[in-house]
Amino acid sequence: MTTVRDATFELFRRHGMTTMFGNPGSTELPMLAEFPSDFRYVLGLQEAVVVGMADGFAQASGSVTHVNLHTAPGVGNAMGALFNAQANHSPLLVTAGQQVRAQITMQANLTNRDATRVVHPYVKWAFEPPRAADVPAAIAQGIHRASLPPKGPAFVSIPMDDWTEEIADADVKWVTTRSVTGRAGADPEVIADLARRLESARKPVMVAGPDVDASGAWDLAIALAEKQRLGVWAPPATGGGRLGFPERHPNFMGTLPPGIGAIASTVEGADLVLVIGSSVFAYYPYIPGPPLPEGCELVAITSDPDEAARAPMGDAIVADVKVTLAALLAEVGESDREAPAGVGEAPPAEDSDPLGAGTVHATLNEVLPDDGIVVLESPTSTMALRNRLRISKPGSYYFCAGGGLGYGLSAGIGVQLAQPDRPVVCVLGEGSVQYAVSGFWTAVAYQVPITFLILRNNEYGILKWFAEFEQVSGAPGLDLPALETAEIARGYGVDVRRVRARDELREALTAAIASSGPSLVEVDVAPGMSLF
Ligand SMILES: Cc1ncc(C[n+]2csc(CCOP(=O)(O)OP(=O)(O)O)c2C)c(N)n1
Repeated sequence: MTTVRDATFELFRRHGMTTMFGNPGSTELPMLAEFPSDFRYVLGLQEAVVVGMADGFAQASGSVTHVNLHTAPGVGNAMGALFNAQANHSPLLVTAGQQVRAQITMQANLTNRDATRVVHPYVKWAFEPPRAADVPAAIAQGIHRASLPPKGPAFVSIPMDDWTEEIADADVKWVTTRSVTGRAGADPEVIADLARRLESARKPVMVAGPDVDASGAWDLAIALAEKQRLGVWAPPATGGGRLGFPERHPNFMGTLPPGIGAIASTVEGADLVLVIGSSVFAYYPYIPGPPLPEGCELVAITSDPDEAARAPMGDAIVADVKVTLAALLAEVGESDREAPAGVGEAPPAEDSDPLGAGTVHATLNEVLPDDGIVVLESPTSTMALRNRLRISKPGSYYFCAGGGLGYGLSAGIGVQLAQPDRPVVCVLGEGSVQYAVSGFWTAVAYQVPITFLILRNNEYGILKWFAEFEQVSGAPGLDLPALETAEIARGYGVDVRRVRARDELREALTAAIASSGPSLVEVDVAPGMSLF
């Protein structure tokens, strides 16, 4: 015999899930009792931060990550971050404590009344096991479901008295030792048909999205673009949580704009758009127009049946991106089409007082080490960063495909914990910081060597841009005067520097990146949107 707790921890061990993110309450303590020394518990002080950290960790480690939340209120606080994790295709096992079984029916204090309903629609599956003995099997199922395509959060609610229940070894053996894999390729006929369409197209282009990186297909995407001489676009920045193609490659054409009509005019001249590992598309704001140029076709390869079904146009192939790209690459011949034009260089950075966001990112580009990773949540400077850094290595860029603020700061910590040997720079607007501000505590408590670069423009800049676009005048709540983000971070114990001039910024960033603990550089920037 063993206990439910020991069986479950053995299950975690076998899946390599020895890092757990959480914020405990009384209903979770029985799970955490006698916490095994080969496990690491990462405490976040608010549940949105806990889930955001786990999201970053799951994506940067490529494995299912366990998040433990405190019954109904903890799950409630986490909902926005779960929405983000789903959009990011982040494989999370989310568990939450529940009242003692004997007190659920009477709805004693802290009962998670409708535990499995609350988390919908942001999880793939939600379950509360009917018996204590089913807890390991339910959690195993959550792990498998989170890791199967499309990856995403799965939820299990666990009554707190279950953990100490005894369970027969024979009942857990199969549960803990099963493996489930979900990488499925496309029908060879479908691949052959796509290869012929690609070869016979006059001017095909590729759109390479986040799942190229997540599935490990980076080199295959490059090889296909080179073999078929495809110009390659990044999907709209709004939905591109990761990069699918090196942005310094001569075939890289730039980032698609997020409007319906704007995408069509950007790919004007193309007769086939091959979308790989991306939704079609993360449009926003609404800019009506034809979804594609006249006479242009689209084929999307995605592991997500939902992405395939909901696309407003084009054909779709639901299959693993890496497996499918490998098959397609073997099937297509070498093309002698004219080489694509490429995106060209960003204009030179300019000094000003305060600096423009583009100059800030040009400075970051000068000091970011080759293996540096950027986690980005600085809405008015998203495109400036992309255009200045042109990140060209896999696993080097994380952005929230869901768009809920608070992801950046927390995911940055998770990414750095998953990739301790690569420097992570987390680039944030000062407004965005506030949604996950207690993450600073975790960064300090666990001495996470992350660098936070805060762009301070004293406003919700992007909302002023949207107000203009939406022809809204007189909206309140768009200014952030006297918000001393560096001082707040100092209060949490972060090593901070406030800078304004370019040489100060370069020096401060260099020192922060080299430091072995969390550091923050806050730089004043000019208000407004920066594309370069
Ligand atoms: C959870 C959540 N609440 C509100 C928003 C709406 N929102 C989008 S961007 C933004 C302002 C961000 O300000 P800041 O980080 O300072 O960046 P800036 O726009 O100034 O570049 C807000 C409030 C959101 N995306 N997510």
